[in-house]
Amino acid sequence: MNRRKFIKSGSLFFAAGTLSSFDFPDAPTYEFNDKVEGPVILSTWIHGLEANRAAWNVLAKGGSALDATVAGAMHTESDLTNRSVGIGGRPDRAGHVTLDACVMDGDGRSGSVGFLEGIAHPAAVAKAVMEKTPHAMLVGAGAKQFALDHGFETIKTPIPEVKKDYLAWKKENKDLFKPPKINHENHDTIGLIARDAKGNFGGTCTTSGWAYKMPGRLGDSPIIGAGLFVDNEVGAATATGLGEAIIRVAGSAIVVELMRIGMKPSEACKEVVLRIIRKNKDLTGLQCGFIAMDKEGNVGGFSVYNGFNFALKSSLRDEMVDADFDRKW
Ligand code: SD4
Repeated sequence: MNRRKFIKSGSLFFAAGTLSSFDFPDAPTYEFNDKVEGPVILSTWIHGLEANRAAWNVLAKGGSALDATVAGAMHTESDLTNRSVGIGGRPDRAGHVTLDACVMDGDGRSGSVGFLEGIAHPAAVAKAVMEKTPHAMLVGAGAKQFALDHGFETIKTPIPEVKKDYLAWKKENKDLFKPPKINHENHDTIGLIARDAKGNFGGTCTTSGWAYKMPGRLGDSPIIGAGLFVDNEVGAATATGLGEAIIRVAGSAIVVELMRIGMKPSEACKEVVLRIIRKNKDLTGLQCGFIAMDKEGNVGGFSVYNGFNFALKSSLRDEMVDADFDRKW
């Protein structure tokens, strides 16, 4: 797989009409026939392989796409060696590990948490926000209280290894308000999107965010439409990378909307990446990647820089896929 053939053509968009609300005059289309039958789960980055297997346990038993993605996310959140998700995540510049997550199902229900500290599984809390509250998002102390009230597992963070790194970083970075340099090592959030045996979609995105971020900073990952978007009428998309840039183009929602008007997942992801590139004059280290799948089972991804990959699991496949990209580091 992974031989992407580029075909320059704008015809899809003209055929689809209603172009005026989107700004991609020379929108290219791509021939990309990576079609997957039956239940399938896609997750960002190499940690997605194991997350997918955890998610598969749910999908294979006929469980929902949403539950599968939450199970996969929780697997990664428990991985103490993972420095960008969950318990082993890196702190903000004040030393606090604050976690962000969101979930969405194919009927448009969603829940999210942001700036959540001391709770092991923000993805599960996000699902509880969706199911047990009238709200779409809880943050900070309120999110924590909600998690405690509902018996979610507590944790002490940062874990010792991470604290050691933080103290070393702090020594080197006396000017605590100077933004850290973003690079690809700093980006490893997990976003998972799935289609279940009934054809329903669901997704989860979870992260500890930008390492040594300013206290109070939220990225795209807990924001519906930015880090994740799901719609049974179309499919699903999720994002990873510099959250500020992803938020500013409503990244995942636009990927889904582009698929709605006829783009394949990989070309929809590419279109949003190109928009990010156009809107950010300084791309130094600005990595963003999207993955998506549509109702027909086409899957794809695209990133600003090379090096972004995603894990794919179905009944027949269990593999990493290199996403296409616009430029090399
Ligand atoms: C954020 N998007 O907080 C997340 C970080 C990330 O890969 O994706 N890292 O901005």
